[in-house]
Amino acid sequence: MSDSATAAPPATECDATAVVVSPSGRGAVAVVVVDGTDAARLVDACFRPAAARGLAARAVGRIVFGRWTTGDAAGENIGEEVVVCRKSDTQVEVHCHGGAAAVARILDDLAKRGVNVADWRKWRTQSAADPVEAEADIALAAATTERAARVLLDQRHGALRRAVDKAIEALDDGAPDCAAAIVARLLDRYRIGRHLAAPWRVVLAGPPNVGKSSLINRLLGYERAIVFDQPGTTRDVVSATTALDGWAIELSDTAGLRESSDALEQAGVDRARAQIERADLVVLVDVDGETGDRRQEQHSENPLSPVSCLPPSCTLPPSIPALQVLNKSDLRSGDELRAAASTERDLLHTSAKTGQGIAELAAAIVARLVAEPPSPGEAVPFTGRQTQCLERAACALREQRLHDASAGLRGMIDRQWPAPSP
Ligand SMILES: Nc1nc2c(ncn2[C@@H]2O[C@H](COP(=O)(O)OP(=O)(O)OP(=O)(O)O)[C@@H](O)[C@H]2O)c(=O)[nH]1
Ligand SMILES: [Mg+2]
Repeated sequence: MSDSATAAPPATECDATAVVVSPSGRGAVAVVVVDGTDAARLVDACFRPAAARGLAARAVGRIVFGRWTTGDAAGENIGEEVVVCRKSDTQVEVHCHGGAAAVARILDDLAKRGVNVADWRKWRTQSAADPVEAEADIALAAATTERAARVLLDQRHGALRRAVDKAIEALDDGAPDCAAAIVARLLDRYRIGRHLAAPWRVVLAGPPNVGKSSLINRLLGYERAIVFDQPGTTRDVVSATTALDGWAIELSDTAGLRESSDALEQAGVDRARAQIERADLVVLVDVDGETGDRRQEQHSENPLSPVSCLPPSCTLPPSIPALQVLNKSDLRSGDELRAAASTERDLLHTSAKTGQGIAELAAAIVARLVAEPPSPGEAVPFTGRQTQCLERAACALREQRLHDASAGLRGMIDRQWPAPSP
């Protein structure tokens, strides 16, 4: 694309908006959408088709190849090759080279003609008829697995709106209990919905040298963390995101938890604790031996309480769910393992060395995080805004303020409806 200086035509009053809808960063192709009643004419000002006819004269849906010029005499014969398409009477897509300079040039030339250059999320939020549809588009761009994308597509295609409509209908029909049940179910499903565009956080924690780093490497399928036969090897939090059973999960390896007089190791333990506090699930790793004996003691004292391999100063916050893993099972004899299977039924036995029990550990992680996966077409709220609307509706229902409950639910799915008051 040429950088030749050109005198810009005066900016005119214009209702068109240009947004980049391809991801930022380098890519083979970038896509700029021009949206507005004058979109085709504005693009035609800079677009020179390889064939004779300009874009405005082409049928909707027809792909046209040509060059993007500066739109004036000075730049008429230079320019980047682009493909453009009128998507509708008011919308044009420009497909150009994926580098940042090509995109910037197109946006700049359009801006000189009065086009408003905007962030695509803002544009989508303003242009979508339905706020949930816009939120689904934004979340879809952030979804990293097909499974999460499928659930979000269901919401985009109306699953959430239909469930909320049903709750409103129930209220209209004088059945507030039914509406309350729908709202409660939706609020419960947000536990999954909040992780469709952001991964679950799973932290591996436990005493030093039990194989936490080895386990994370096994779960990831590559050597992310340093493994060494010396307690206190891992100091910083080492994280990596993977997909388990189609769900995005960020796994974090942490420093072995023990009381240490070494300031550097203690700093690692503090970081580990902070990571644990933010976790959706902690995988407590231990081995047989000293800590194992303490675990057995705790277990026989109170078989119903979750046992912990952690030193007293490193206790787990009770609100955070935990899975208990005994690693290095390859060092146990077959008889020991069989005996353990009957007495330690709530423990998972793994060997990061042989791979034994790793698939079971991955399945147990998923089962704890997503106990009940959404069925196809099921309504799943997935943004904080949606959940706030549902919480307000639930509160209004509890207080018998049925009109407020109905208004809150309408505000969740209908942009014309005033936002519910807190
Ligand atoms: N036999 C056997 N050895 C293992 C297993 N898992 C890890 N190890 C060994 O145990 C030692 C410690 O492993 P790491 O994964 O570094 O342990 P860690 O819990 O991360 O240790 P810190 O970072 O010090 O807290 C290394 O020598 C590993 O090779 C296992 O399942 N079986
Ligand atoms: Mg380690």
